[in-house]
Amino acid sequence: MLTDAVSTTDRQLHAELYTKMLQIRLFEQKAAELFRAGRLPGFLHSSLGQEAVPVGVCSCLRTDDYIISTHRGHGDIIAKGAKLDRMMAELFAKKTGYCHAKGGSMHIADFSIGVLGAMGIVGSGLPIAAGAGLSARVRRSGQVVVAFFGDGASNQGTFHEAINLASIWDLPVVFVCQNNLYAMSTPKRYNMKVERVSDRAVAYGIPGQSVDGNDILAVRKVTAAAVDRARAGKGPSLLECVTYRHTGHFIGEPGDYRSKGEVEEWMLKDPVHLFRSSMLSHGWATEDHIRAIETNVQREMEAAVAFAEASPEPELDEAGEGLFAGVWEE
Ligand SMILES: Cc1ncc(C[n+]2csc(CCOP(=O)(O)OP(=O)(O)O)c2C)c(N)n1
Ligand SMILES: [Mg+2]
Repeated sequence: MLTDAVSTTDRQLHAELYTKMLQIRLFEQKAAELFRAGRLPGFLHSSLGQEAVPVGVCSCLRTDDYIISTHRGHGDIIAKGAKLDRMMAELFAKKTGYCHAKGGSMHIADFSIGVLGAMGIVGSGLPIAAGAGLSARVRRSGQVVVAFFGDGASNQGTFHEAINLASIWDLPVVFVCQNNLYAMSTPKRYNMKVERVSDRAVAYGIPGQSVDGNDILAVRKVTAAAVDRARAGKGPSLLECVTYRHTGHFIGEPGDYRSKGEVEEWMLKDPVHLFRSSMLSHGWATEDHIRAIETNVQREMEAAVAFAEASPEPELDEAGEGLFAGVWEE
């Protein structure tokens, strides 16, 4: 999420979009390096290659708007405004991490920036998004909820029931599918007969649109319309952002069910490189300005790792803290 995306000039806006995409890119690269070196516990599902989707989407949101994310959630959470140091500390399972080491890579949450949580169970965030949308409507808060999910998740029952409920109650939810063409090793064409995930919107009487998920400005444009619609009380939309993950399903999984040619073709459509080139060719930024952004993000990343490394482990007697809500008093 950007500071004030709507009122910034295009130049500032583009610099902010590039900065956020680069934060995600460097965070994922560093996390992968640390994971391969055995420094991070658990699993690591990288969003390398998919950066334009969360940054484009979250640039249309307010701080108090909500997102729900997935097992591949680092990019979504950073795009919504999470701090790199606390993110990295959570991956290191340190006390200073967002969830004090109880969440790890797949379950980061921070209500103060509208991150309701990332979910390791595929499709489980969608009904929660509908519930958050209902809450926003009942409280008349004007908040919008974005539910991020994958192409594979759109075959889960939770996807269908959540969209149906959101549609009949006109809930302020934007369902954003990050279609990276695979669910683990299963290609989308194998588990879905419809051409586009967005085609499924018609079954629920809501708008559905597909967009090039590696084109950040295109993502931003369709999201802005869907967010406006949701905020105006007109109900949910289904967006499909077609993109590609640069790595295997998780770090360490070779991804060799994808042909070399296919991977190379998508590498040429790298969203970070494409946007960098656009900024230069349109004169939105100079090479010096872009290099300065890159140096700053690099420094920020090094500081995040240093913070995580220097942070303490959680104490054993904290293991039960923060797990349950308080007792309900009538
Ligand atoms: C209910 C459930 N079934 C299976 C799994 C194992 N699993 C983890 S990720 C994944 C694939 C999800 O594919 P997609 O929704 O396209 O997301 P992507 O990994 O491509 O981002 C599966 C099957 C799970 N975590 N939860
Ligand atoms: Mg997928």
